[in-house]
Amino acid sequence: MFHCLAAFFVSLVISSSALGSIKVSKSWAREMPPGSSVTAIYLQIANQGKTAVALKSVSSPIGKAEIHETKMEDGMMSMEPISSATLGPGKTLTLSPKGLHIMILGVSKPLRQGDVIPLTLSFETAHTINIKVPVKSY
Ligand SMILES: [Cu+2]
Repeated sequence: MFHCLAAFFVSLVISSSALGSIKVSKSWAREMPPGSSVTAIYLQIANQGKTAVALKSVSSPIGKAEIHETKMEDGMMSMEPISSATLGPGKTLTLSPKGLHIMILGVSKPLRQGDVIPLTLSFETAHTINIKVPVKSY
């Protein structure tokens, strides 16, 4: 928990951030409809290094953050949490609607366009990247 809070107060960069060989960009979060307590975050992670990296966990002070993958089964779309997402050298991982995404559960305050969400991405090898994700209405 202390680690989470400490990370939250370390320099935050608007919507994108680079740490060593990992670059996070194009982040956005979905505006929440009335009555909802859940939002999804989409972004791109580029691995510009020579070794694979793994996204191990995500966290945000606004709720419980999880990495989700979307599956089609018998024509029905469902999603479930996954424990990590691995990214080979030189590869870009795109989190997008209908694909891999970050879900934030138990959000108590409705998010509106113009809000920003602090998000921490934790990678294997103890890299941590903090970003601020803008909320959009589409
Ligand atoms: Cu989800």
